[in-house]
Amino acid sequence: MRGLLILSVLLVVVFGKEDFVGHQVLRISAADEAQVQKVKELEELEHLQLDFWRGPARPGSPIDIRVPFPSVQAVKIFLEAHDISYTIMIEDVQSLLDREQEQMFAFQARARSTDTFNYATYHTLDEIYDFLDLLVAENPQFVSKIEIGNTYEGRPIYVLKFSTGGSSRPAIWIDTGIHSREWITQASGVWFAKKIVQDFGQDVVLTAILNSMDIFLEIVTNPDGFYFTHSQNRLWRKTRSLMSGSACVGVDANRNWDAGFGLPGASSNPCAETYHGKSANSETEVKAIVDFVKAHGKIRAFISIHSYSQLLLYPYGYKQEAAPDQAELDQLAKSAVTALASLYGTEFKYGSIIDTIYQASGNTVDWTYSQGIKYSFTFELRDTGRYGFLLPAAQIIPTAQETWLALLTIMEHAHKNPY
Ligand code: O2S
Ligand code: ZN
Repeated sequence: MRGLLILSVLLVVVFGKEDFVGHQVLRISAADEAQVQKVKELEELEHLQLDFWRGPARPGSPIDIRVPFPSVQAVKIFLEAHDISYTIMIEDVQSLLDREQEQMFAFQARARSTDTFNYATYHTLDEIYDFLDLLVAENPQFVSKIEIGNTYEGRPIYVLKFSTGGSSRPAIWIDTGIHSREWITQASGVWFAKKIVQDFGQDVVLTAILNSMDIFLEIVTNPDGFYFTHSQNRLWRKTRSLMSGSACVGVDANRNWDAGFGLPGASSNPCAETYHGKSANSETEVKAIVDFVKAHGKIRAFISIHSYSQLLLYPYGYKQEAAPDQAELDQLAKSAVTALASLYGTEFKYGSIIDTIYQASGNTVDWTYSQGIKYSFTFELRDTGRYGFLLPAAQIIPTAQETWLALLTIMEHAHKNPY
């Protein structure tokens, strides 16, 4: 097995991208806590190389696992032996990736303005970075680009600032793509940026917000990981930092924050997808935001966007205790998901992270909430698992549009309820 692993790593290095031929995504319905525990045992078996797309969570909520071709038989036999029911969500991961690539290459022309930019396809890091420059160049009075730091591999980290003036106004923060494989989020981020420019001065709600608050938008929050999803492995989630003493790469940037850091709900194993890192803020991509938020001092809403599962979540993720603002956050989440559903009927569940999905320590919004940012939310965009992280490009615009309505609801509430 080890030989096989080394061989496959070598093949990737020599021939390019990791392939997912014959990989399946299984959806497991654990009937009770004992079955959830059984599935967790699978997670411990590192040689199976399982990639948990969703869960393990409480009984009743599905667990989605990408199973590499060589492990498919063994996993199915294990599940059947323990009477755990499952369905095949994705028959062959590679065929979805092939479709995605074809779609991207059909629209390769470099946009020369944000009006000709194709919002309905996925883009590379270079294309998104070019988009940022186009948007700034077209709207120099309104949009600026701030470099908040550099990634582990030395890439610049950019945040767009939308501001109609004033000095040190209170602000709203939105980030997408901290988990690099969640491509629908960066694609939505690009669309939000254009939407803000188009709607300012037209849409009364957005205009009122921007007349007293700034908006910061970090579209590619994990640039190294995002680059890697294009060049090597479409399903890369973590950062790309190297760890001394381990051959495994990367930290889960949504477990690296200084709120309940290292508690249950993160892994201390550098090879795990939810590895929390050596210490809080060890990841430069996380530290850059921490420094920015502290230096700014007036962020009033902080919205961190992930996929998939269709959820709107608020603190806490690391502990069971209710957040002091739970009642208000819950009401606001309800209004936001109602607005979202009004467009295409897409249903989102909402609630605290720990109650709604699973325990997650060291996550972004638990930290921002601990810093006094009351309106701290995490989204999980489409879908509920049919395509998971491989959401077809045809869904980019509708996803961004519906999400925008929820964002506006939260932003308007923050605007009308200053603190
Ligand atoms: O696992 C994760 O990081 C989740 C969110 C947590 C706050 C539970 C993302 S992938 C949606
Ligand atoms: Zn995520």
